[in-house]
Amino acid sequence: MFKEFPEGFLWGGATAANQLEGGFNLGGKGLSTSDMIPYIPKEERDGDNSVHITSEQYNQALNDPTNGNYPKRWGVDFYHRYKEDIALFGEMGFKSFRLSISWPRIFPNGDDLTPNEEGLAFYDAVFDELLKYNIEPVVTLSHYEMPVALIERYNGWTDRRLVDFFVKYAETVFNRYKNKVKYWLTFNEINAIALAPYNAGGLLHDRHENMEQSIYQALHHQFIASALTVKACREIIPGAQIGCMLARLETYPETCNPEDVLKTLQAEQMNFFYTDVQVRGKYPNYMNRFFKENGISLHLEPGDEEILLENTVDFISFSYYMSLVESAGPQGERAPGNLFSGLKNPYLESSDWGWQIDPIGLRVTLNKLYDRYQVPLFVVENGLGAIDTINENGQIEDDYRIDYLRKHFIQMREAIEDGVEVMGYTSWGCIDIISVSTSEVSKRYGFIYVDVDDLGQGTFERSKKKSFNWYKEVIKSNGTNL
Ligand code: BGP
Repeated sequence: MFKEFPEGFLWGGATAANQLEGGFNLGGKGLSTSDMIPYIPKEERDGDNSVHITSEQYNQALNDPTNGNYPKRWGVDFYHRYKEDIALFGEMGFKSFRLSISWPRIFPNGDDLTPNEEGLAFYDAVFDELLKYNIEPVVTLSHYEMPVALIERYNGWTDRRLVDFFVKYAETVFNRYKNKVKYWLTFNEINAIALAPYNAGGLLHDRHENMEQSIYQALHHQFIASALTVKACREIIPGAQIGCMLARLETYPETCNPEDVLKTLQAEQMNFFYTDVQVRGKYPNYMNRFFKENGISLHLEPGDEEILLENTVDFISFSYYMSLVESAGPQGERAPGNLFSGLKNPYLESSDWGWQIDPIGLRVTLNKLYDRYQVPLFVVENGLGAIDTINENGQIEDDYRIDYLRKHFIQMREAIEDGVEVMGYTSWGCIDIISVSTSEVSKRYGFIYVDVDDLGQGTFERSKKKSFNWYKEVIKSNGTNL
């Protein structure tokens, strides 16, 4: 018997529209940047990351009105099956469900004068269904997608005008759902822009002369958009809570050599930078040095510094899948990771995709974030991407997933005991969805299995894995029965 989690702890699951919904051309939705990402079989992939699409691939996709080979266009068909899926979440006893709104479903081109009513109505129906089961929606406004028209017309987030378009979109959904949604997140993994500028910022490599410069200018616009969104949220929905979202990269020095420790500190600063701006409300001094040494000069408009300072977030949400290792010396074998890779840690085991599993790192990270910022934390992504196979009894016995989650829950509970305020936990991909980094569905995270393969073949039928009933019991016992 383990200790209970705090009362009202928001146990649940997490997803994103572009990986879940499908229906890419239905209900008046415009094309999304995520609809342009093709599935490339592993053997033909250049590296692990389909997030880096080429301009050629992008242009090809733009002219392909079909489902083609673009898995995020079909997702797992939540668009048609949301009632069935939410009923299953209800059966597991979810207290919260993290999903994102697809911006091009609301404003098909991003700069439209009026929103698309059919898109708004779709999320009304989804939120109503969640509330029917007493599940709190936790809504990400921007999860790795934007209307493609914003690339064609403005070159993505490098253009300041996107701030206004985004804030208008945010105000539209705040007004529409103010009686249904209390928890909001602005940009998913806002630090992703540094590594996946297309995915996170609509920046195509050959359309920018100086990519580094474009990335940080685009990021500045996202910071401003995020802060103005926080402001709008407070005005429109009193009592709501709005947070930022970071891909947390807990990084260890390879040795106690001070050179390694310094290198690790610098790597950690490049991760804390994003929360420093969004929680403390200003650019940290160490970034001045980074910008200077990398020839980056940011254009700030008068009033920007005040906007950042006056509209900091209520809480920090973050994803945590693994920890990383840094060394100042020779670089040895590397382990792949969520966006960023690190050196291999001999003390850790890895997932089927080489991500190094580190439950204690979650406790470390929760403590570090809380010590630094003193605001509530929300673990909105964590989980194990694995190959699931159906056994002779037609069951999926995913004990490896249960083991991964159990160990992380134990450490999360320890962090709470350490004094960290944790609002909740949403397990990533609670139903199987399309992977961001590989566009595969066979990299499965769910408690719920979806019968579809990487090419979109299958019945899309849902079934419960062994972890389904296990997680149900965890929630029911508020974490005492792991
Ligand atoms: C995060 C993203 C998610 C999600 C997750 C798992 O970076 O916010 O959208 O997909 O990682 O990554 P993957 O799908 O590549 O396994």
